[in-house]
Amino acid sequence: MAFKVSINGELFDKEDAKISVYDHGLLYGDGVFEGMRSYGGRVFRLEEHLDRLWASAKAIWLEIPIARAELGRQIHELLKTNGISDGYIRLVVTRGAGTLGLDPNRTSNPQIIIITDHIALYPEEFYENGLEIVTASTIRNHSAALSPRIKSLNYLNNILAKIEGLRAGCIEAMMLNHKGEVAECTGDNIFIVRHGSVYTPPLDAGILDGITRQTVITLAREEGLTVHESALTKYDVYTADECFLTGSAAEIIPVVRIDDRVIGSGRPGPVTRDLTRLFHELTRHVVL
Ligand code: PXG
Repeated sequence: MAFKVSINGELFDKEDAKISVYDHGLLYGDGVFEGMRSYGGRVFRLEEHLDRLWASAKAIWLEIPIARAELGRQIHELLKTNGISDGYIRLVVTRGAGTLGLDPNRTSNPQIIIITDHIALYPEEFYENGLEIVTASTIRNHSAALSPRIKSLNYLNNILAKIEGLRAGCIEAMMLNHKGEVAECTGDNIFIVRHGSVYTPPLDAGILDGITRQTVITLAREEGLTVHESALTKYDVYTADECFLTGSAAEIIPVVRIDDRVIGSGRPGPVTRDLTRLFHELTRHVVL
């Protein structure tokens, strides 16, 4: 069965779900999006994702022409229609079709697109053995130019870094900010563990305010761990005991090598494994 895709509340077969080539989302990357997960048919942290979507839209003067509650309802309805229980949801709001000029006042009808699909996970071996990553030479967008807190449809900054990673044989790459501090990876936030404490770059390092990041910070604190949101350098990552990444798609994934240096023991560490277990308990309601 072909999945249905929702455009402005109307359902289309996946192959027939199309929008105008004049849409400024396509022409200029002018729009915002969210990537979410569902567990057991319920969207994980839906309110936080909708908060971030509305905040991203506000930051680019885009008014989302639907009530929040209605959008939430449509997402859950589509999951049901597509028979997806544990899945991935892509929510996209474009500026809409306009003229071949930048002026957003000449656009009309922002397009609200909801795609639900099966989740394409990283291979299981990466969760068991950890990832190798590299530092990209492409730095994260300067927040005074385009705030990394805006989850906009223009992801070229991250895609260029991702390509650098892929060309080095890695599926993720670490990005620094304009000050040379660690920012985040191309689609995941980054954490390190040192002497039993957890460290992650602060929002003002110029990163996406990751919803998994916030969930993991809370879980770690509830577990009695100290979490510092503080500026990190490559040196801190090179000399960390453990490192892991967080994101809606990846959840929590260990990193065991960076820039050809082994992190800690070279195996996923105990704090990473503990937090992963807690995260699974939270999302899958399984008490181990
Ligand atoms: N940083 C960036 C730059 C992201 O795009 C995250 C961190 C993690 O945030 P959440 O809220 O998910 O914990 C993201 C979001 C993909 C893909 O296909 C991943 C994201 C976005 C778009 C696509 O892997 N991650």
